[in-house]
Amino acid sequence: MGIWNKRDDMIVHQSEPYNAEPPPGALVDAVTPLDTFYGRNHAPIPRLDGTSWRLRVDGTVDRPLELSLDELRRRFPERKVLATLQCAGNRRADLVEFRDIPGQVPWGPGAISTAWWTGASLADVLTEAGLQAETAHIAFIGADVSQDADPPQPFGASIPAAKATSSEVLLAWAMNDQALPAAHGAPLRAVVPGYIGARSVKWLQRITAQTEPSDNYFQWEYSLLPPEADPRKAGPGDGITLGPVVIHIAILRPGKGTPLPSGPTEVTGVAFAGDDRMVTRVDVSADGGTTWVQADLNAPDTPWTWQHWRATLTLPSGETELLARAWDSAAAVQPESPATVWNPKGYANNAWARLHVTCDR
Ligand SMILES: Nc1nc2c(c(=O)[nH]1)N[C@H]1C(S)=C(S)[C@@H](COP(=O)(O)O)O[C@H]1N2
Ligand SMILES: [Mo]
Repeated sequence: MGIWNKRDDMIVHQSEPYNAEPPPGALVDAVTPLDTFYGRNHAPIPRLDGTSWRLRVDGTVDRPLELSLDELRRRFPERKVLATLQCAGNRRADLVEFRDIPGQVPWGPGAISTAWWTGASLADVLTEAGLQAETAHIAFIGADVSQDADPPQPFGASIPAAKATSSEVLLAWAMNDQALPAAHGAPLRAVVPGYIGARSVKWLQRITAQTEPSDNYFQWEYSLLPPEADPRKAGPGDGITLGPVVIHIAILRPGKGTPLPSGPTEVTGVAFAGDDRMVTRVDVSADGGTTWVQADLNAPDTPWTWQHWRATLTLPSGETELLARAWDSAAAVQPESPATVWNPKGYANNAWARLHVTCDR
């Protein structure tokens, strides 16, 4: 067992703060086991005492609340949602190959995982607090103070009030029917299905209803800057603040560098459409994009989950490139090359998936 109860073969990009992804082939199941779920942190993982911990709900509300974990569990109906979390930096490594992105974790395709989340619906808690009419955003603050932020501050984020009051957004205390692990935000985290992982704030301490988006460093740090921007000079209001996930695809098997015979080979992968969209088609190619076949695509288990796909491709002997591309239910397409979507912080790489393979005859 590796650190934070993760499997031994996690690809650990950093141990402090802990940033790790599973090998791609470990993501072929619909639900990701806890020891396999990726971990993304901007500060040391705090160990909070669940009995003295309180959640504050304040801001533009009629009745500010202060809730213990027990009160939260007793006063609100329990809800369970199967949802995929994906870091906005997933597949940054492919962007880095095109042009370097210093100071950011070089994620492969494994910064994505799916779990059953159990908790109270954020909408129910906000109803109890009584949102005032001018509320436009719901802000979250965690307990972990990040030195990556300027100035150092607890990790925070916000989501639009319309999303926050949708039934799928949870305040979760359990993951895959186990108590939420410390590394994933115990005793309580936000889970915002369909949005980039950074909005699902862990070690949640405070929820504030407000008229403006959060001014937390990480709210605006997770934004898409134009290629020519200097990320050190960027601040609030620069670029596109990231919310709903952009359509994603990855090849999971065969793995990078696996020796393969030429001839028919099963290729499997995953695709994920953001917000309440679904993936509607996946094409794969074994000849660098000259010809394509349509993959078998699983229906999503819920509007908030990834979808696995598979296809049998006839691989030529020698070198070739496997390609995969996806469409979503809003007919969004993917760009061919990471070069098109390169951005200074390396977020939201939604280019076609590519895998270089060499086959024996
Ligand atoms: N408090 C807090 N919440 C956080 C983070 C963090 O560093 N601190 N990281 C965010 C990011 S960028 C992602 S992608 C997800 C990762 O969740 P996981 O570690 O449970 O996989 O948590 C989000 N919530
Ligand atoms: Mo993230």
